[in-house]
Amino acid sequence: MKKQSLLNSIISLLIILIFKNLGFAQNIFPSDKAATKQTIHLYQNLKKLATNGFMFGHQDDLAYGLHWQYKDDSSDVKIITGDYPALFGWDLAGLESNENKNIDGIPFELEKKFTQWVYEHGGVNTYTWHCLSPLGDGKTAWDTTHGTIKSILPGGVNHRLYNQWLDKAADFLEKLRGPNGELIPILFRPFHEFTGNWFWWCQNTCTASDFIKLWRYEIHYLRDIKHLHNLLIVYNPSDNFSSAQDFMARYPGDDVVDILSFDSYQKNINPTSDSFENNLNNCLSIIEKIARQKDKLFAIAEAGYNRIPDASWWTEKLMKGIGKYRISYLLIWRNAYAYPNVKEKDIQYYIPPKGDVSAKDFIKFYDLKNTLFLKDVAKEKLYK
Ligand code: BMA
Repeated sequence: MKKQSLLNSIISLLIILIFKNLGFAQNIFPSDKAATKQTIHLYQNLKKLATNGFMFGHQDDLAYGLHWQYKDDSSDVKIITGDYPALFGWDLAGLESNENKNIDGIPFELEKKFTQWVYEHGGVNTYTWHCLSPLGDGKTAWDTTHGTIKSILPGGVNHRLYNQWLDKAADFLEKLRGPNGELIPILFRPFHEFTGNWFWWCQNTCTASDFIKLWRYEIHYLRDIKHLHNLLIVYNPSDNFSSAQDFMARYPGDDVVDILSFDSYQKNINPTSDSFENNLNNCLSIIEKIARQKDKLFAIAEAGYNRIPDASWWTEKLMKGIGKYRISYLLIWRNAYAYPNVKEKDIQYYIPPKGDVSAKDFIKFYDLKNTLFLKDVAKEKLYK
């Protein structure tokens, strides 16, 4: 352990002891007892922020939109509202195979710059990793060969390979630094949607025990071997749980999780159905209780309705689902760049372009008091 992080750990432990003795809740600190100053501040400020509203997030927001790519200061959220999101989602996939660009075409050099821009403008960054399958043979994140996780755990045939991939991810995360050389705090969401049945880390490919082992191994590796003390860790199944027990079935431990979350998409094309908002509400009621008991943050880590064919989806469906729950954030999925001659089936956007069916309603949603965009959170100085 580096001297600096040892010192950080000792100071954090002392503060926790003092606070415990004074009778305060313990979890005013993130799970990493050696978290950097800015990461501790972000965690504590997010707790306060949730009493005002939730951060609105968008995947790949600064990199491209439906009709543009890599244009300075552009954002599909800004085109329609005049403001940027408060939270920006990014992905690491591509690093493991030494690509220059990530899975959705963003050059890593630019992704780093965008992350720094967000931090310097007072917003928050979150990262996922649609990591290739370590089994090789062109298998992607969407491979579901049983036992993939076993092969990368200590003793497994792909353990060394996965460590090399973690090294590459860590090298990139380590370069995400602010103007004074400080590590930029990141909401890191590993093994996302693990209760689906589509990724190599999903529940249909491995036991709960192997999943938990891998999670703990990865966080330990990034924190203790790679000295990344800027990560707030997001636990993130899909929205298919119906009890606390279901939700917690693969929970890896309070010491390696800061934010409880799930992903939820509206897929049915029947706008009169209320199943999306009912399920959202039900999932939130479950995780809110757990978050309160554990004194952790909770959020909707991904959501959306592709091409939003419902004129009042934002305020009537999504907001109805969120209700009065004090989530920390909601991240809406990406507006994929529509290349000339793009096939109709490949057009995907989750933020409406101007004049689109739900555009007016999105502005109404933006105007709500509890939806927080960049201008709102910049004032809060989340890292101080
Ligand atoms: C999926 C889709 C894909 C994309 C992938 C990784 O949900 O948006 O087009 O490549 O996520 O970001």
